[in-house]
Amino acid sequence: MEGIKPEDIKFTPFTDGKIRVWFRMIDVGKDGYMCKDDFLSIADRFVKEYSLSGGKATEVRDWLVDGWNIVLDMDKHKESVEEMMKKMPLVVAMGNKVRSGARISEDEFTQAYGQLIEVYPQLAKESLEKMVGAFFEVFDEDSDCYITDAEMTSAMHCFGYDQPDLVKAAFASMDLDKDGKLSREEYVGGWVSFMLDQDKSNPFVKAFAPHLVEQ
Ligand SMILES: [Ca+2]
Ligand SMILES: [Ca+2]
Repeated sequence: MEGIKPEDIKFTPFTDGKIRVWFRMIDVGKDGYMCKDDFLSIADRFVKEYSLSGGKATEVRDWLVDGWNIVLDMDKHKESVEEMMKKMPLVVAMGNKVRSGARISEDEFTQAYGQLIEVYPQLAKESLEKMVGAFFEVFDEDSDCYITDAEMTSAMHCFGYDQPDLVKAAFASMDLDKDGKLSREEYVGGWVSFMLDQDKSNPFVKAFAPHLVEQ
């Protein structure tokens, strides 16, 4: 499987459009804003649907509610958190806003994520891999280390995305070896490419963000 090239991880209008697709997908009230309670309600949906307990429930909640701060913390062996905070004021502001319960607009969310990609592309990739990987384990309900079509449809339903045909199309495009199921590598790689790659012919983009292909 071909990984995403580091030079392709950049914040372009195409990336901007994909982040907005993601925001709209998870926007609980579909009103263009998210707040801590919205992220918590998504987390609770997962906790309930997958009967998560203890560490796994905490992990899912932390990623959804406190993901911005997790990202700031991840790279501290390379650079001080203070230094990172100076370079990514929008990411810091986002973390604080979510924690305080303030409303976050689609623009704020998109610009903050864009800043992370621009300033620390490798960290953007690693944190996304880590987050998607954590969810992979949740969605793999029978713990066979593969996600099936049905497991992916339930997962997307939990995120509030109810277009099974598009989920099936995305699933098929992520299944690189065509064995009918997604390995961890296929699943994580598929999401990372969808979010960060500049390839407009990516079938995942066609499934979830067709308006960006036609641009
Ligand atoms: Ca499975
Ligand atoms: Ca496969």
